[in-house]
Amino acid sequence: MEQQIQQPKKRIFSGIQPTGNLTLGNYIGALRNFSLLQDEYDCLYSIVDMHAITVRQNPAELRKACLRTMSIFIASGLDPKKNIIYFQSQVPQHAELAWILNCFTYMGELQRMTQFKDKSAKHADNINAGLFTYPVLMAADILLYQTDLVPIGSDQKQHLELSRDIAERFNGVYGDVFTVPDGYFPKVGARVMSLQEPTRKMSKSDPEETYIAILDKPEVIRRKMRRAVTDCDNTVVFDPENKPGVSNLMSILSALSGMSMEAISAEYDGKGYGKFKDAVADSVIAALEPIQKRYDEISADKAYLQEVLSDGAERASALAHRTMLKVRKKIGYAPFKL
Ligand code: ATP
Ligand code: LTN
Repeated sequence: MEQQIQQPKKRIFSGIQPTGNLTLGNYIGALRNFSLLQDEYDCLYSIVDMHAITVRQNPAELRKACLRTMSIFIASGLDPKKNIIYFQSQVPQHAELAWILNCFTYMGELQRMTQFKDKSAKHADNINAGLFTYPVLMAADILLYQTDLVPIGSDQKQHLELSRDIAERFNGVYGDVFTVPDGYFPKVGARVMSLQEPTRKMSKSDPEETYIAILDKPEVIRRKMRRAVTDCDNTVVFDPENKPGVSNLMSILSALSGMSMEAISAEYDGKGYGKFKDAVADSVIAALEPIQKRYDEISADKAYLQEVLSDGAERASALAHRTMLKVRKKIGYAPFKL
């Protein structure tokens, strides 16, 4: 019988910052796709605590947020045996590669980044160099593992483009060192908007009432949905420009239920926003309740979480080490034994 040659699986990398409470935006834009991809790809998912400190963090809270984020990863269906789940700060090669890539990134490129502009406006008292070079660390995360595909929300598109440019620039000088990654964006819900200001993205570092947290209880979800900004004409049509609030809720419902925008309009148009908002709340609750149940079990098992963590850091380090050997040699650093 003819032997089938097995192609190696393609590699996926993505990261989420352990800042505050993960939101429905993080879930629909990124996290939900992680578990859909885990069988087909070789995946690394990182809790990017080094990115988190570009904004001041309370140390005790950061520690808790890292574990909470990891528990949510597992509760949302990520299997720690199939995937590498780890804390970014526990693999020091991220910092090492970020420094090298800093020397292959232009100031002008970083000055154009919209996230830098947004975050500088938000944290005007602390516009630090880390906030500025944040995208270079992200490029290092991705390139360190020879990543093929990066599942992210559309707010990260510009950063991914920069990672590609840096990889191509480096490869242009030294030969094929890095795989040039592609983005993987959801068809609906790549940019879930704030419930109160639907022209801005839903963000976990904004005030409570603007987002739904993955761990919000059903009654809280219902309340936040009812208070979400819409209009007063009762029309349910998808028109993000003129009706951003209603369109955002339609996207959420579509992403979670699989209903098309036309089907949603046909069902809810002209029937009052109360009924429509309750339907959106129902779909969110149905998606999040099972995750919350598993979360309660997983987060209570500290020994298990520690085990997942050290296993993840060890496996990620081994892969990172391979890339760094190659990079160090290409750059011209003298060889040495660790
Ligand atoms: P912060 O407010 O602390 O900057 P954030 O809510 O933007 O955080 P990140 O940790 O920066 O969250 O993002 C994690 C992932 O979630 C990224 O892939 C990002 O693209 C995605 N994501 C974040 N917000 C949204 C959103 N509103 N809609 C869709 N995807 C999102
Ligand atoms: N910058 C991303 C988080 C992030 C990331 C990554 C995403 C850091 N490193 C690597 C994908 C791949 C954010 O702010 N959402």
